[in-house]
Amino acid sequence: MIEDTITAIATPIGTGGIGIIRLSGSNSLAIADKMFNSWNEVKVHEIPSFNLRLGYVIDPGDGEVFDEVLLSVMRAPKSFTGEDVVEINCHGGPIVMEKILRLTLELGARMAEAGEFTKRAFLNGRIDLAQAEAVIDVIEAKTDLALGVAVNQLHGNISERIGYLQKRLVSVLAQMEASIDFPEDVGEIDCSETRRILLNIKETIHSMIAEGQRGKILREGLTTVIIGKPNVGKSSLLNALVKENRAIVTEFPGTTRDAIEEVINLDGLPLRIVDTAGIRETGDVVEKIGVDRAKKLLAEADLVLFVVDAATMLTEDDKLIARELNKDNTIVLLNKHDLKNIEMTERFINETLPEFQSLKISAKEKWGLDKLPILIRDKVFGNNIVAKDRNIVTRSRHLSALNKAVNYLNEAINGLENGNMVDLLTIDIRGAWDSLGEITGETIAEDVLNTIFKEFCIGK
Ligand SMILES: Nc1nc2c(ncn2[C@@H]2O[C@H](COP(=O)(O)OP(=O)(O)OP(=O)(O)O)[C@@H](O)[C@H]2O)c(=O)[nH]1
Ligand SMILES: [Mg+2]
Repeated sequence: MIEDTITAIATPIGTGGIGIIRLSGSNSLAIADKMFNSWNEVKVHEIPSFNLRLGYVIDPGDGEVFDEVLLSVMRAPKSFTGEDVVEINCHGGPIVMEKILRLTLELGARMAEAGEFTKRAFLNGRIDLAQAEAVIDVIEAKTDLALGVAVNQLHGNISERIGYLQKRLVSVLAQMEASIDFPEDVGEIDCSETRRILLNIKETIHSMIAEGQRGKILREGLTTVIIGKPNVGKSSLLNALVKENRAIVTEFPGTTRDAIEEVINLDGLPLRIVDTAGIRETGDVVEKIGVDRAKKLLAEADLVLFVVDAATMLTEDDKLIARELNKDNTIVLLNKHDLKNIEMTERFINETLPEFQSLKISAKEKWGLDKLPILIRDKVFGNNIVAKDRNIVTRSRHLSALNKAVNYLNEAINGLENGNMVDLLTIDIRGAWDSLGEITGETIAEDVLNTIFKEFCIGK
Protein backbone atom coordinates (compact mmCIF):
# COMPACT_ATOMS: atom_id res chain seq x y z
CA MET A 1 0.00 0.00 0.00
CA ILE A 2 1.28 3.47 -0.87
CA GLU A 3 1.33 5.71 2.17
CA ASP A 4 1.23 9.35 1.13
CA THR A 5 -1.71 11.30 -0.20
CA ILE A 6 -1.32 13.02 -3.55
CA THR A 7 -3.07 16.07 -4.95
CA ALA A 8 -3.33 17.84 -8.31
CA ILE A 9 -5.53 19.99 -10.48
CA ALA A 10 -7.22 17.43 -12.74
CA THR A 11 -8.72 19.84 -15.26
CA PRO A 12 -6.75 21.87 -17.83
CA ILE A 13 -4.93 24.94 -16.61
CA GLY A 14 -6.74 28.08 -17.73
CA THR A 15 -10.24 29.43 -17.39
CA GLY A 16 -13.26 27.14 -17.48
CA GLY A 17 -16.69 26.68 -15.97
CA ILE A 18 -15.50 24.08 -13.49
CA GLY A 19 -12.10 23.07 -12.17
CA ILE A 20 -11.38 19.88 -10.28
CA ILE A 21 -8.78 19.32 -7.58
CA ARG A 22 -8.28 15.65 -6.92
CA LEU A 23 -6.86 14.00 -3.79
CA SER A 24 -5.95 10.32 -3.49
CA GLY A 25 -4.51 8.40 -0.55
CA SER A 26 -5.28 7.41 3.01
CA ASN A 27 -5.38 11.02 4.26
CA SER A 28 -7.65 12.43 1.55
CA LEU A 29 -10.76 12.52 3.71
CA ALA A 30 -8.94 13.95 6.74
CA ILE A 31 -7.32 16.71 4.64
CA ALA A 32 -10.64 17.58 2.98
CA ASP A 33 -12.35 17.67 6.37
CA LYS A 34 -10.02 20.43 7.55
CA MET A 35 -10.83 22.72 4.61
CA PHE A 36 -14.47 22.02 3.81
CA ASN A 37 -17.55 23.52 5.47
CA SER A 38 -20.60 21.80 4.09
CA TRP A 39 -23.91 23.65 4.00
CA ASN A 40 -25.68 21.00 5.98
CA GLU A 41 -22.76 20.67 8.39
CA VAL A 42 -21.84 17.15 7.38
CA LYS A 43 -18.20 16.17 7.92
CA VAL A 44 -16.35 14.80 4.90
CA HIS A 45 -15.79 11.43 6.54
CA GLU A 46 -19.57 11.11 7.02
CA ILE A 47 -20.34 11.60 3.32
CA PRO A 48 -21.25 8.28 1.72
CA SER A 49 -19.16 7.15 -1.25
CA PHE A 50 -20.22 8.49 -4.65
CA ASN A 51 -22.14 11.36 -3.05
CA LEU A 52 -21.77 15.07 -3.57
CA ARG A 53 -22.04 17.83 -0.97
CA LEU A 54 -22.24 21.58 -1.49
CA GLY A 55 -20.16 23.83 0.75
CA TYR A 56 -17.25 26.26 1.07
CA VAL A 57 -13.53 25.74 0.93
CA ILE A 58 -12.16 27.65 3.89
CA ASP A 59 -8.59 28.28 5.01
CA PRO A 60 -8.58 26.75 8.51
CA GLY A 61 -5.82 29.22 9.51
CA ASP A 62 -7.63 32.53 9.08
CA GLY A 63 -11.13 31.45 8.03
CA GLU A 64 -10.82 32.98 4.55
CA VAL A 65 -13.46 31.60 2.16
CA PHE A 66 -11.81 30.51 -1.12
CA ASP A 67 -14.81 29.31 -3.14
CA GLU A 68 -18.18 27.63 -3.11
CA VAL A 69 -17.64 24.04 -4.24
CA LEU A 70 -19.15 20.60 -4.74
CA LEU A 71 -17.17 17.90 -3.01
CA SER A 72 -17.37 14.19 -3.79
CA VAL A 73 -16.00 11.18 -1.94
CA MET A 74 -15.01 7.78 -3.36
CA ARG A 75 -13.65 5.38 -0.78
CA ALA A 76 -11.08 2.62 -1.22
CA PRO A 77 -11.12 0.20 -2.87
CA LYS A 78 -13.94 1.36 -5.13
CA SER A 79 -12.31 4.39 -6.69
CA PHE A 80 -10.21 5.02 -9.79
CA THR A 81 -6.95 4.66 -7.85
CA GLY A 82 -8.25 2.03 -5.46
CA GLU A 83 -7.53 4.48 -2.60
CA ASP A 84 -9.70 7.04 -0.79
CA VAL A 85 -10.37 9.77 -3.34
CA VAL A 86 -11.85 13.23 -2.81
CA GLU A 87 -12.69 15.50 -5.72
CA ILE A 88 -13.34 19.18 -5.20
CA ASN A 89 -15.34 20.78 -8.02
CA CYS A 90 -14.63 24.47 -7.73
CA HIS A 91 -15.01 27.33 -10.20
CA GLY A 92 -12.60 26.97 -13.07
CA GLY A 93 -10.39 30.01 -12.57
CA PRO A 94 -6.62 29.56 -12.40
CA ILE A 95 -6.27 31.58 -9.17
CA VAL A 96 -9.06 29.72 -7.35
CA MET A 97 -7.74 26.33 -8.39
CA GLU A 98 -4.19 27.28 -7.45
CA LYS A 99 -5.28 28.49 -3.98
CA ILE A 100 -7.25 25.33 -3.23
CA LEU A 101 -4.39 23.18 -4.50
CA ARG A 102 -1.92 25.05 -2.28
CA LEU A 103 -4.22 24.54 0.71
CA THR A 104 -4.29 20.76 0.16
CA LEU A 105 -0.48 20.86 0.08
CA GLU A 106 -0.29 22.87 3.30
CA LEU A 107 -2.62 20.37 4.96
CA GLY A 108 -0.28 17.47 4.20
CA ALA A 109 -0.85 16.25 0.66
CA ARG A 110 2.01 15.91 -1.81
CA MET A 111 1.97 17.24 -5.37
CA ALA A 112 1.19 14.33 -7.72
CA GLU A 113 3.66 13.46 -10.44
CA ALA A 114 2.52 13.12 -14.06
CA GLY A 115 0.27 10.06 -14.38
CA GLU A 116 0.54 9.21 -10.70
CA PHE A 117 -3.21 8.70 -10.19
CA THR A 118 -3.28 6.20 -13.04
CA LYS A 119 -0.03 4.63 -11.84
CA ARG A 120 -1.65 4.03 -8.44
CA ALA A 121 -4.69 2.51 -10.14
CA PHE A 122 -2.25 0.09 -11.79
CA LEU A 123 -0.16 -0.61 -8.68
CA ASN A 124 -3.31 -1.19 -6.64
CA GLY A 125 -4.57 -3.69 -9.23
CA ARG A 126 -7.56 -1.64 -10.39
CA ILE A 127 -6.43 -1.75 -14.01
CA ASP A 128 -3.60 -3.45 -15.88
CA LEU A 129 -0.88 -1.65 -17.79
CA ALA A 130 -2.56 -1.87 -21.21
CA GLN A 131 -5.66 -0.29 -19.68
CA ALA A 132 -3.58 2.44 -18.03
CA GLU A 133 -2.04 3.26 -21.39
CA ALA A 134 -5.53 3.29 -22.91
CA VAL A 135 -6.39 6.14 -20.52
CA ILE A 136 -3.85 8.35 -22.34
CA ASP A 137 -5.05 7.10 -25.70
CA VAL A 138 -8.64 8.04 -24.92
CA ILE A 139 -7.51 11.51 -23.85
CA GLU A 140 -5.31 11.98 -26.89
CA ALA A 141 -7.43 10.24 -29.54
CA LYS A 142 -7.26 12.29 -32.72
CA THR A 143 -10.27 10.79 -34.51
CA ASP A 144 -13.49 9.00 -33.70
CA LEU A 145 -12.03 5.73 -34.96
CA ALA A 146 -8.92 6.06 -32.78
CA LEU A 147 -11.17 6.81 -29.80
CA GLY A 148 -13.27 3.70 -30.41
CA VAL A 149 -10.20 1.48 -30.43
CA ALA A 150 -8.79 3.15 -27.29
CA VAL A 151 -12.07 2.73 -25.37
CA ASN A 152 -12.02 -0.95 -26.26
CA GLN A 153 -8.54 -1.24 -24.83
CA LEU A 154 -9.68 0.60 -21.72
CA HIS A 155 -12.34 -2.07 -21.22
CA GLY A 156 -9.53 -4.59 -21.09
CA ASN A 157 -10.21 -6.30 -24.42
CA ILE A 158 -6.53 -6.43 -25.43
CA SER A 159 -5.62 -7.74 -22.01
CA GLU A 160 -8.23 -10.46 -22.41
CA ARG A 161 -6.71 -11.57 -25.73
CA ILE A 162 -3.25 -11.60 -24.19
CA GLY A 163 -4.51 -13.48 -21.13
CA TYR A 164 -6.04 -16.16 -23.35
CA LEU A 165 -2.73 -16.70 -25.18
CA GLN A 166 -0.87 -16.86 -21.87
CA LYS A 167 -3.31 -19.46 -20.57
CA ARG A 168 -2.63 -21.67 -23.57
CA LEU A 169 1.12 -21.32 -23.05
CA VAL A 170 0.72 -22.26 -19.40
CA SER A 171 -1.11 -25.45 -20.29
CA VAL A 172 1.70 -26.44 -22.69
CA LEU A 173 4.19 -25.62 -19.97
CA ALA A 174 2.26 -27.69 -17.40
CA GLN A 175 2.36 -30.76 -19.63
CA MET A 176 6.06 -30.34 -20.24
CA GLU A 177 6.82 -30.01 -16.56
CA ALA A 178 4.66 -32.98 -15.68
CA SER A 179 6.56 -35.07 -18.23
CA ILE A 180 9.81 -34.05 -16.55
CA ASP A 181 8.63 -34.57 -12.97
CA PHE A 182 6.44 -37.66 -13.40
CA PRO A 183 7.73 -39.45 -16.49
CA GLU A 184 6.19 -42.80 -15.42
CA ASP A 185 2.67 -41.39 -14.99
CA VAL A 186 2.55 -38.85 -17.80
CA GLY A 187 4.91 -40.23 -20.39
CA GLU A 188 6.60 -38.07 -23.00
CA ILE A 189 4.94 -35.01 -24.48
CA ASP A 190 3.18 -35.33 -27.80
CA CYS A 191 5.64 -33.40 -29.96
CA SER A 192 3.47 -32.92 -33.02
CA GLU A 193 0.47 -31.81 -30.96
CA THR A 194 2.63 -29.36 -28.95
CA ARG A 195 4.13 -28.04 -32.14
CA ARG A 196 0.67 -27.53 -33.60
CA ILE A 197 -0.48 -25.55 -30.55
CA LEU A 198 2.65 -23.38 -30.53
CA LEU A 199 2.33 -22.66 -34.25
CA ASN A 200 -1.27 -21.71 -33.74
CA ILE A 201 -0.40 -19.29 -30.90
CA LYS A 202 2.35 -17.83 -33.05
CA GLU A 203 -0.07 -17.28 -35.91
CA THR A 204 -2.47 -15.41 -33.65
CA ILE A 205 0.34 -13.18 -32.42
CA HIS A 206 1.45 -12.62 -36.01
CA SER A 207 -1.96 -11.35 -37.00
CA MET A 208 -2.02 -9.09 -33.94
CA ILE A 209 1.31 -7.62 -35.08
CA ALA A 210 0.05 -7.07 -38.63
CA GLU A 211 -3.06 -5.29 -37.32
CA GLY A 212 -0.91 -3.40 -34.87
CA GLN A 213 1.08 -1.71 -37.63
CA ARG A 214 -2.16 -0.07 -38.70
CA GLY A 215 -3.30 0.44 -35.12
CA LYS A 216 -0.17 2.43 -34.41
CA ILE A 217 -1.00 4.79 -37.26
CA LEU A 218 -4.48 5.20 -35.82
CA ARG A 219 -3.02 6.26 -32.50
CA GLU A 220 -0.04 8.30 -33.58
CA GLY A 221 -1.31 9.63 -36.89
CA LEU A 222 0.17 9.05 -40.31
CA THR A 223 3.11 11.37 -40.91
CA THR A 224 2.44 12.67 -44.40
CA VAL A 225 5.11 14.85 -45.98
CA ILE A 226 4.41 17.13 -48.94
CA ILE A 227 7.55 17.24 -51.03
CA GLY A 228 8.56 18.83 -54.34
CA LYS A 229 10.73 21.51 -55.91
CA PRO A 230 9.88 25.19 -55.22
CA ASN A 231 6.69 26.77 -56.54
CA VAL A 232 4.85 23.61 -57.55
CA GLY A 233 1.97 24.31 -55.13
CA LYS A 234 2.89 22.38 -51.96
CA SER A 235 1.66 25.07 -49.58
CA SER A 236 -1.46 25.54 -51.69
CA LEU A 237 -2.09 21.82 -51.25
CA LEU A 238 -1.64 22.01 -47.47
CA ASN A 239 -4.10 24.91 -47.33
CA ALA A 240 -6.61 23.03 -49.47
CA LEU A 241 -6.37 19.96 -47.22
CA VAL A 242 -6.69 21.81 -43.92
CA LYS A 243 -9.30 24.13 -45.46
CA GLU A 244 -7.67 27.33 -44.24
CA ASN A 245 -4.84 29.61 -45.25
CA ARG A 246 -2.30 28.03 -42.94
CA ALA A 247 0.84 28.46 -45.09
CA ILE A 248 1.95 31.47 -47.08
CA VAL A 249 1.48 31.06 -50.83
CA THR A 250 3.19 33.36 -53.33
CA GLU A 251 4.29 33.16 -56.91
CA PHE A 252 7.94 33.37 -55.78
CA PRO A 253 9.89 30.10 -55.57
CA GLY A 254 11.37 29.52 -52.12
CA THR A 255 8.44 30.93 -50.16
CA THR A 256 8.23 28.20 -47.52
CA ARG A 257 11.34 28.02 -45.36
CA ASP A 258 10.33 26.01 -42.32
CA ALA A 259 8.27 22.83 -42.06
CA ILE A 260 4.63 23.51 -41.22
CA GLU A 261 2.61 20.78 -39.56
CA GLU A 262 -1.16 20.35 -39.24
CA VAL A 263 -3.34 17.45 -38.15
CA ILE A 264 -6.42 16.56 -40.17
CA ASN A 265 -9.02 13.84 -39.85
CA LEU A 266 -9.24 11.93 -43.09
CA ASP A 267 -12.26 9.63 -42.80
CA GLY A 268 -11.18 8.60 -39.31
CA LEU A 269 -7.51 8.36 -40.18
CA PRO A 270 -5.44 11.01 -38.39
CA LEU A 271 -2.99 12.60 -40.81
CA ARG A 272 -0.09 14.74 -39.61
CA ILE A 273 0.55 16.73 -42.77
CA VAL A 274 3.85 18.53 -43.11
CA ASP A 275 4.46 21.18 -45.76
CA THR A 276 8.15 21.59 -46.51
CA ALA A 277 10.52 23.98 -48.22
CA GLY A 278 10.85 23.32 -51.96
CA ILE A 279 13.93 21.18 -52.56
CA ARG A 280 16.60 22.75 -54.79
CA GLU A 281 20.25 23.75 -54.75
CA THR A 282 20.39 27.16 -53.11
CA GLY A 283 22.92 29.68 -51.87
CA ASP A 284 20.48 31.19 -49.38
CA VAL A 285 21.49 30.10 -45.87
CA VAL A 286 17.98 30.07 -44.40
CA GLU A 287 16.47 28.31 -47.39
CA LYS A 288 19.23 25.71 -47.29
CA ILE A 289 18.35 24.82 -43.68
CA GLY A 290 14.73 24.42 -44.81
CA VAL A 291 15.78 22.17 -47.70
CA ASP A 292 17.86 19.96 -45.41
CA ARG A 293 14.93 19.71 -43.03
CA ALA A 294 12.65 18.70 -45.91
CA LYS A 295 15.06 15.93 -46.94
CA LYS A 296 15.16 14.63 -43.38
CA LEU A 297 11.36 14.65 -43.16
CA LEU A 298 11.16 12.81 -46.47
CA ALA A 299 13.29 10.02 -45.03
CA GLU A 300 11.09 9.68 -41.92
CA ALA A 301 7.69 9.96 -43.62
CA ASP A 302 5.01 7.27 -43.46
CA LEU A 303 3.47 8.71 -46.60
CA VAL A 304 4.89 11.08 -49.21
CA LEU A 305 2.87 13.39 -51.43
CA PHE A 306 5.22 14.29 -54.30
CA VAL A 307 3.93 17.43 -55.99
CA VAL A 308 4.97 18.38 -59.52
CA ASP A 309 3.93 21.33 -61.61
CA ALA A 310 2.10 19.59 -64.43
CA ALA A 311 1.86 22.75 -66.50
CA THR A 312 5.61 23.03 -67.11
CA MET A 313 8.23 20.56 -68.20
CA LEU A 314 9.88 18.64 -65.40
CA THR A 315 13.37 19.79 -64.50
CA GLU A 316 16.52 18.31 -63.06
CA ASP A 317 15.27 19.32 -59.57
CA ASP A 318 12.15 17.14 -60.00
CA LYS A 319 14.22 14.21 -61.17
CA LEU A 320 16.62 14.48 -58.23
CA ILE A 321 13.72 14.24 -55.79
CA ALA A 322 12.05 11.45 -57.78
CA ARG A 323 15.14 9.33 -57.28
CA GLU A 324 14.69 9.43 -53.50
CA LEU A 325 11.11 8.17 -53.58
CA ASN A 326 9.64 4.76 -52.90
CA LYS A 327 6.50 3.64 -54.72
CA ASP A 328 5.08 1.89 -51.67
CA ASN A 329 4.58 5.08 -49.71
CA THR A 330 4.36 7.77 -52.36
CA ILE A 331 1.51 9.35 -54.28
CA VAL A 332 2.46 11.67 -57.16
CA LEU A 333 0.26 14.73 -57.48
CA LEU A 334 0.17 16.37 -60.90
CA ASN A 335 -0.78 19.84 -59.76
CA LYS A 336 -1.98 22.90 -61.67
CA HIS A 337 -4.18 20.70 -63.76
CA ASP A 338 -6.36 23.73 -64.42
CA LEU A 339 -3.61 25.04 -66.72
CA LYS A 340 -2.60 23.74 -70.15
CA ASN A 341 0.20 21.42 -71.26
CA ILE A 342 -0.25 18.76 -68.72
CA GLU A 343 -0.18 15.78 -71.09
CA MET A 344 3.60 16.11 -71.58
CA THR A 345 4.30 16.01 -67.87
CA GLU A 346 1.91 13.18 -67.35
CA ARG A 347 3.66 11.08 -69.97
CA PHE A 348 7.02 11.96 -68.52
CA ILE A 349 5.93 10.98 -65.00
CA ASN A 350 4.53 7.70 -66.28
CA GLU A 351 7.92 6.97 -67.81
CA THR A 352 10.11 8.07 -64.90
CA LEU A 353 7.98 6.75 -62.05
CA PRO A 354 6.15 3.93 -63.82
CA GLU A 355 4.71 2.06 -60.86
CA PHE A 356 3.77 5.09 -58.81
CA GLN A 357 0.17 5.98 -58.19
CA SER A 358 -0.68 9.46 -59.37
CA LEU A 359 -3.55 11.89 -59.26
CA LYS A 360 -4.32 15.00 -61.30
CA ILE A 361 -5.26 17.90 -59.09
CA SER A 362 -5.54 21.63 -58.88
CA ALA A 363 -4.62 22.80 -55.40
CA LYS A 364 -5.62 26.32 -56.30
CA GLU A 365 -9.05 25.42 -57.62
CA LYS A 366 -9.38 22.65 -54.97
CA TRP A 367 -10.09 20.18 -57.69
CA GLY A 368 -9.36 16.43 -57.80
CA LEU A 369 -8.59 16.30 -54.08
CA ASP A 370 -11.70 14.32 -53.21
CA LYS A 371 -10.01 11.21 -54.61
CA LEU A 372 -6.97 11.61 -52.36
CA PRO A 373 -8.50 10.13 -49.17
CA ILE A 374 -9.42 6.94 -51.04
CA LEU A 375 -5.90 6.59 -52.45
CA ILE A 376 -4.33 7.19 -49.04
CA ARG A 377 -6.59 4.73 -47.24
CA ASP A 378 -5.82 2.18 -49.89
CA LYS A 379 -2.08 2.68 -49.51
CA VAL A 380 -2.18 2.46 -45.73
CA PHE A 381 -4.82 -0.12 -45.00
CA GLY A 382 -5.28 -1.97 -48.30
CA ASN A 383 -8.39 -4.05 -47.90
CA ASN A 384 -7.97 -4.22 -44.16
CA ILE A 385 -10.26 -1.46 -42.99
CA VAL A 386 -10.05 -1.04 -39.25
CA ALA A 387 -13.40 -1.18 -37.50
CA LYS A 388 -14.05 0.83 -34.39
CA ASP A 389 -14.83 -2.19 -32.25
CA ARG A 390 -11.67 -4.08 -33.14
CA ASN A 391 -9.29 -5.09 -30.37
CA ILE A 392 -6.14 -3.99 -32.04
CA VAL A 393 -2.77 -3.21 -30.57
CA THR A 394 -1.83 0.42 -31.12
CA ARG A 395 1.43 0.94 -29.23
CA SER A 396 5.03 0.31 -30.26
CA ARG A 397 5.71 -1.04 -26.78
CA HIS A 398 3.06 -3.72 -27.23
CA LEU A 399 4.27 -4.51 -30.74
CA SER A 400 7.82 -5.07 -29.57
CA ALA A 401 6.59 -7.34 -26.75
CA LEU A 402 4.60 -9.36 -29.30
CA ASN A 403 7.66 -9.62 -31.54
CA LYS A 404 9.71 -10.85 -28.60
CA ALA A 405 7.10 -13.50 -27.85
CA VAL A 406 7.25 -14.67 -31.48
CA ASN A 407 11.04 -15.02 -31.27
CA TYR A 408 10.75 -17.21 -28.17
CA LEU A 409 8.06 -19.31 -29.83
CA ASN A 410 10.28 -19.77 -32.89
CA GLU A 411 13.06 -21.02 -30.63
CA ALA A 412 10.68 -23.43 -28.92
CA ILE A 413 9.27 -24.72 -32.22
CA ASN A 414 12.77 -25.20 -33.66
CA GLY A 415 13.77 -26.95 -30.45
CA LEU A 416 10.83 -29.33 -30.75
CA GLU A 417 11.71 -30.11 -34.35
CA ASN A 418 15.34 -30.77 -33.44
CA GLY A 419 14.36 -32.99 -30.53
CA ASN A 420 15.86 -30.71 -27.85
CA MET A 421 15.50 -31.57 -24.16
CA VAL A 422 12.10 -30.66 -22.79
CA ASP A 423 13.50 -28.51 -19.96
CA LEU A 424 15.25 -26.34 -22.55
CA LEU A 425 11.94 -25.87 -24.36
CA THR A 426 10.24 -24.73 -21.18
CA ILE A 427 12.70 -21.82 -20.94
CA ASP A 428 11.56 -20.48 -24.32
CA ILE A 429 7.90 -20.95 -23.56
CA ARG A 430 8.32 -19.12 -20.28
CA GLY A 431 10.12 -16.38 -22.21
CA ALA A 432 7.12 -16.07 -24.54
CA TRP A 433 4.78 -15.94 -21.54
CA ASP A 434 6.88 -13.22 -19.89
CA SER A 435 6.98 -11.15 -23.08
CA LEU A 436 3.19 -11.20 -23.32
CA GLY A 437 3.04 -10.26 -19.64
CA GLU A 438 4.92 -7.05 -20.39
CA ILE A 439 1.85 -5.80 -22.21
CA THR A 440 -0.46 -6.16 -19.24
CA GLY A 441 2.30 -5.21 -16.82
CA GLU A 442 2.58 -8.55 -15.00
CA THR A 443 6.25 -8.78 -15.86
CA ILE A 444 7.66 -5.33 -16.23
CA ALA A 445 10.72 -3.54 -14.91
CA GLU A 446 10.27 -0.51 -12.65
CA ASP A 447 12.16 1.87 -14.97
CA VAL A 448 10.00 0.93 -17.96
CA LEU A 449 6.95 1.57 -15.81
CA ASN A 450 8.19 5.03 -14.90
CA THR A 451 8.78 5.98 -18.53
CA ILE A 452 5.28 4.87 -19.42
CA PHE A 453 3.60 7.04 -16.80
CA LYS A 454 5.73 10.06 -17.69
CA GLU A 455 3.64 10.30 -20.89
CA PHE A 456 0.64 11.37 -18.82
CA CYS A 457 -0.25 14.87 -17.74
CA ILE A 458 -0.33 15.98 -14.11
CA GLY A 459 -3.66 15.22 -12.49
CA LYS A 460 -4.31 12.05 -14.51
N1 LIG B 1 -2.96 27.69 -61.73
C1 LIG B 1 -2.59 27.13 -60.61
N2 LIG B 1 -1.70 27.73 -59.81
C2 LIG B 1 -1.36 27.12 -58.65
C3 LIG B 1 -1.90 25.89 -58.27
N3 LIG B 1 -1.35 25.55 -57.07
C4 LIG B 1 -0.51 26.54 -56.74
N4 LIG B 1 -0.49 27.50 -57.69
C5 LIG B 1 0.29 28.75 -57.71
O1 LIG B 1 1.66 28.43 -57.72
C6 LIG B 1 2.41 29.38 -56.95
C7 LIG B 1 3.21 28.70 -55.87
O2 LIG B 1 2.35 28.06 -54.95
P1 LIG B 1 2.83 27.60 -53.50
O3 LIG B 1 1.71 26.82 -52.91
O4 LIG B 1 3.39 28.72 -52.73
O5 LIG B 1 4.01 26.63 -53.96
P2 LIG B 1 5.09 25.87 -53.02
O6 LIG B 1 5.38 24.58 -53.67
O7 LIG B 1 4.64 25.84 -51.62
O8 LIG B 1 6.34 26.81 -53.20
P3 LIG B 1 7.63 26.96 -52.20
O9 LIG B 1 7.11 27.18 -50.82
O10 LIG B 1 8.34 28.13 -52.73
O11 LIG B 1 8.42 25.71 -52.33
C8 LIG B 1 1.38 30.36 -56.39
O12 LIG B 1 1.32 31.48 -57.21
C9 LIG B 1 0.08 29.56 -56.46
O13 LIG B 1 -1.06 30.39 -56.56
C10 LIG B 1 -2.85 25.26 -59.11
O14 LIG B 1 -3.39 24.19 -58.87
N5 LIG B 1 -3.15 25.93 -60.28
MG1 LIG C 1 5.44 26.58 -49.95
